Amino acid sequence: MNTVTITVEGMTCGHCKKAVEGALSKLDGVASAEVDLNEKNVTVQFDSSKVTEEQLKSEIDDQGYDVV
Ligand SMILES: [Cu+2]
Repeated sequence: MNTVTITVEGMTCGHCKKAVEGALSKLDGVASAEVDLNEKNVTVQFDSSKVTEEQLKSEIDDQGYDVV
């Protein structure tokens, strides 16, 4: 299992937190996704044999947030 913390611009409230966490959690291979609104990041635990960090980032992008 891999863990990555991705900095994301544009997450401002509980709705944003749920949108990003929900979208990432739906991906096959993602064990957990936890947004920290104060730190402007999301920490993801994932299985790198099933999903790549690039796929995580593009999923965040698809939700309308900017990966830094
Ligand atoms: Cu929001």
